[in-house]
Order: sequence, then C-alpha cells, then structure tokens
Amino acid sequence: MGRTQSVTWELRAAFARRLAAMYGREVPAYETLVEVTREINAEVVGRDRDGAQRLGSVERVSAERHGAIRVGTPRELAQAARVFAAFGMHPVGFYDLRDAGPGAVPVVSTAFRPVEATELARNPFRVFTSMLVVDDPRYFDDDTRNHLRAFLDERVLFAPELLALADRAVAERGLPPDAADELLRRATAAFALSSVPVDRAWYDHLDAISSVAADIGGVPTTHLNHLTPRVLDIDALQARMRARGVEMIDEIQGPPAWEGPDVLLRQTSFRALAEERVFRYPDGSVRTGALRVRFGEVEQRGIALTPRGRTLYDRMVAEADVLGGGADGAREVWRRHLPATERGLAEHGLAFFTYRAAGPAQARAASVSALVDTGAIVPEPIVYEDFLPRSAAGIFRSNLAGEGTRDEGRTAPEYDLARLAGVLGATVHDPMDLYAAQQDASLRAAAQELGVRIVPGRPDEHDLSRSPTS
Ligand code: OOG
Ligand code: NI
Repeated sequence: MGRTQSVTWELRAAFARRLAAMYGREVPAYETLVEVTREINAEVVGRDRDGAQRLGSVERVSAERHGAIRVGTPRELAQAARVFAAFGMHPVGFYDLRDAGPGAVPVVSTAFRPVEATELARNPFRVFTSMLVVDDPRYFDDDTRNHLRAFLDERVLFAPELLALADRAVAERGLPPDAADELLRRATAAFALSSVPVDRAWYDHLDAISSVAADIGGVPTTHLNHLTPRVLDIDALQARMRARGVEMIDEIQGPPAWEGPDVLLRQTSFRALAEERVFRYPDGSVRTGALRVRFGEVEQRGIALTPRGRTLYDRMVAEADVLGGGADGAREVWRRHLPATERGLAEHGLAFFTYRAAGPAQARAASVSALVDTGAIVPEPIVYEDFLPRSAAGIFRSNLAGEGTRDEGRTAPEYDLARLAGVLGATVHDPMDLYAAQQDASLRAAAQELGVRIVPGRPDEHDLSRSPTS
C-alpha cells in the first residue's frame, strides 16, 4: 500500500499535535488546563449546540491552539518564517509591545497563521512570535548590545537541514511521508526546552533589564513559551482552575464578560512552576537551578471588529481605564457603547461577517441591510484570528518576576509593519485586509447568486469601503 504525500494543512495539524505532546511532557500543568478546557467546552456545547458553534465548529475549537515563541534577531525571525511557511503559516499583523501599557517589554511581534478561510477551518494553528529589539537603547547600553549581538549571531536555532526541508515543503506544498516525518521531528525539536548549560552571570545581567530579554538572549536556544487552548466560556474556566488550586492572573485580559456578543479575544493565564535548568557559573562549575518563565494561557475568541469597531474598542478600553472599577466598570462602558446584538454590530459596520445567499432578492439593487432584512442574505460572524497588543503585554507582564529597567532618556528605534516585512523579506498581512477581503468575497458571491446589485445603505452601515461591490 503506497503512502501518499502529506499536504500543507496536514503537516500543520501534525505540527500542532507534536508540539502539544512535547509541551505536555515538559509542562504537566498544561495537561490540566487542556482537561479543564475540554470539560467546559463539552458543557457549553451540551447546553447550546448551535450557539456554541457559531464562531467555529466544535472540531476546530477542540483542536485549536496557539503557541508563543521568542527570537533574538532579524535573521532568526526570517528563519522562523521559513519554518512556519512549511506549515502554511504566514506573518499577519504587527504588535509593538514596547509601548503597549505599563511595564512594556522590549519586543516587537507578529503572528504566523493560515490566512485563508478554508485553511483556518482545517486547522487554525498560529504562533505569536516576538523578536527582541536589540537596538533599543532604552533597554540595552552599548556593552550589553554588543555582547547580545555577538551571542545571538553565533547561535543556531534552526539547523540548515530543517530550513532546507521547510523550503522543500513550501515548494511542493507538502512532503512525502519520510520527509514529512523528518520535518516534523526537527521543527518540533527546535522548540523544545534545552538542557544546554545557561551562563548564569550573563542571564542574570539581562534579567535585571528584562526577564523577557534574558529568556531570549540569555539562553542558547528558543522554546515554546506557552501553548494555548481555546475555551468557549473563559469565566467558567477561570473559576474552575482556581477551584483546582491553580493561581490565575487577577483579571481576564481583553473585553469584559457581558451579555452582548463576544468580540475579539479574551485571555487569562497562570504562572507555570519553576523548571529545572542547567547553569554554568563564573567559577566554571555546572549546577542545576530553576527558572520560571513559561506559563499556561487559555483564550476565548469572539467576532473580528472592523477598523471602526476597533477604534471604538480602543476608546472603550481607555474610558474604562479612566473610570477604574475593573471588569464591572468596563462592563458598564460596554453597555453604553457597544450594540448588544450581532445584528447591531453589523448594522453599524463594527464587526466583520460573511453573508450567504438564502434568496430570493426582492429587487435588482439593494443595500446589505435591506437584503438582510428581507432574508435574502444571512450574516455569519467572522471569528477574530489575531491578538491584542495590550493583552499580550499584560500576559507577558503578569508572568514576569521583576519589573525590569528602562532608560526613558534614550530614543526608541521605530518599528512598524513595513519594517517587519523588510526584515522578513515577505509580505506581512494586515489582519483588517484579510477580514475585509473575506467579507467582500462572500457578499460578491451572494449578490451574484441572487442576481442583485449591492448599493450603499446608511452611511455608517457596512464597512465596504474597500469592496468593488460598493
Ligand atoms: C507572548 C505573549 C503574548 C498572547 O496570547 O497574547 C501572547 C509571549 O509571552 O511570548 O502569547
Ligand atoms: Ni499567548
């Protein structure tokens, strides 16, 4: 019996499974988190099968994970991109965590993920990937920077054999069985916690500046920092983890719990236990010690917001900050500003939807809301596939031991999506463009099926500014 080639999405699903198996062995608390997540998801689906699956099939949600890794240089980031490309995961979005809230960390980030709806539906595995900003003088003085550069330039995170296999998987859109197995083995191993001794003095020097800098530039390899399952009720999960005696961070990051639709992303985490690592001390001795840098995280995903919705979200977050009052205060702000139904979000152009034809159209030309009103088209929410910079910084921060130091008198080098694309030598997709394209494609297909021309409705109705149909 001939075994056939594994195609890209099968490689991606297998990669996610192998990383999960490895991470579960490395961090037993992860298995507890996955177990509780499964319990909660089964309960939610049991209560309301259709509602629970409105933002993704139960198969997709059960398999869904995101990982996080951290690298040190543009070269390492570009190599990580080649590895992820083998699994159909492409850079999407730009996050500057240096200024995302108090105690910000010296990294800029992107997420490698599938970009097409069909690929996301098959397996949405994504990896939040951060790069240390070595040239930011607010964190690193000249000596530290030079030493960091030398240290990072010398290490090899991704062996040439792995990169060659990854390039081949891209070119052939998959690999035959033996090569696929080798790619998976090597790629998974590249993210394992290493037992190579860590230079204690160098690590501690960086740790005083930033624990994240030490975790990236103080050790000879990279590793998965966390692997995050998706839960359908994060409030229930938080409570149940606490009941099991796991100390969770104080507040769920992102939108508050409320009675309206879930939007964007809510996340919570717990600090992992100390892990045994091997250190080399200045006197030459090698002894084991402990580091506490990896953690457990879980997330609940909601509807993707349009640029207008995102602006509103950012304003609501700022308003809740000013008011204080934690999640209760935020909930009040939400109730004041955000429509309490999906329909309201769609009508005000605040969230992205796909539309399917349910026909027939009553006229030759109609606005989207008129078509929805008459039942000619039916909106389905598009799930948010990305991250939130402030939540990411909050997750980083709440799991760090120390505050770190930063010299505010120095000028920060600027990074943005275009500069990151330059580093990667590849397109970094703007998440908004991906959601808009998906929405517009569905509208075009529905309009064609119904033989109707879509015309603008109320000025704030749908965010179809980029759509050729508007
Ligand atoms: C990444 C932290 C951000 C998320 O889900 O927002 C993140 C890290 O700790 O390396 O993973
Ligand atoms: Ni994460």
